[in-house]
Amino acid sequence: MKRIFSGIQPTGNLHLGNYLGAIRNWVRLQGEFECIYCVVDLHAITMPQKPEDLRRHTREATASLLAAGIDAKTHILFNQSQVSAHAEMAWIFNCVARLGWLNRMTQFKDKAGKNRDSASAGLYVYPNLMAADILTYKATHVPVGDDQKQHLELTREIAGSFNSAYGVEHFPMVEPLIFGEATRVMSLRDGSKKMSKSDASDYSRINLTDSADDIAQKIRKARTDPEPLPDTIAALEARPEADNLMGIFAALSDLSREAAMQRFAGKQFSSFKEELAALAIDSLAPITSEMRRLMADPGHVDAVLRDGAARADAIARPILRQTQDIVGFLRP
Ligand code: AQP
Repeated sequence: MKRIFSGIQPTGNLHLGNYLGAIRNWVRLQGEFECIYCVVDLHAITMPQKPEDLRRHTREATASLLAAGIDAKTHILFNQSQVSAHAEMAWIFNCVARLGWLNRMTQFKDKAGKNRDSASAGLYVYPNLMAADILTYKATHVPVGDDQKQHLELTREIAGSFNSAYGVEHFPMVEPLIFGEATRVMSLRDGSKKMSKSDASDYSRINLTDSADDIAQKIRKARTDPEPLPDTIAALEARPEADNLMGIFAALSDLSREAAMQRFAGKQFSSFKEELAALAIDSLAPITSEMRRLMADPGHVDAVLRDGAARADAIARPILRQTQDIVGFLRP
């Protein structure tokens, strides 16, 4: 059986990076896999969140996923805190993962920054919770952006270490699914930084809630260089901002990067940016308007999450029970 699990944090407005690196692929995989998609609110609180913002962002992320085409009836969509098996499994994995493994995680280093002593313990063990999310469903495949590759390797390490410590073949070796021309969308202000919800500058990202005018303005103002667009991939890759915008164009138009590049080779950025803005607006407008419609009915969004959580729990609980039996926990 091929089962997908993937999650998204309700830590702010979802952006074009989340859409091209994850959500659009999630939608496309629904035809081929049994899919479990999760708004990972337990992960969100590894950084401080205001309760009212967390509630709003959880509903917004859910609305974005539904608007982008996640089918919550055929598949499962829920928020993580409603299924307690995630936290229970994560504790077991806290006792499987080694400190040395966690110390290698670059996301912790990036997010904790220089002031590590004041980072939450939750941020440090974030990858263990992510392993629990995936393995509590015995998911076989996880579609993610390129930034999550290292965490998935840790999930495999935890699964392998658990299986060999207890002499079982309990957890599967999960496969990452990283595909498309935009596996790492970069900031519009700095081609060396990933586009991120938590970037202080709103001009660094295109939010799924942005109006057509916002999108056009952000693309117009995106950082570029004065040279015309190149005609070889090597030359494109040497110019991170140009490469990023070309990757976005290629992904949105379902072209290869090479084909997209050839279309604009030798042209100025101004004409390329105009076409890119029109394409981004056309691609995102239907999602944004459906999202607004859904956000006007929070009762419906909450009902989708409640229903998804009940169906997720029915899969997760027996796998957690088997895991607890393997570990040796007594239960009546
Ligand atoms: N810039 C990106 N390019 C491609 N894929 C991306 N993803 C995130 N940013 C990019 C993918 O989106 C999925 C959900 O990510 P997330 O929201 O759970 O976590 P994140 O990677 O921490 O995203 P942000 O925007 O950077 O959030 P903050 O600022 O809160 O840390 C994942 O599959 C991820 O790969």
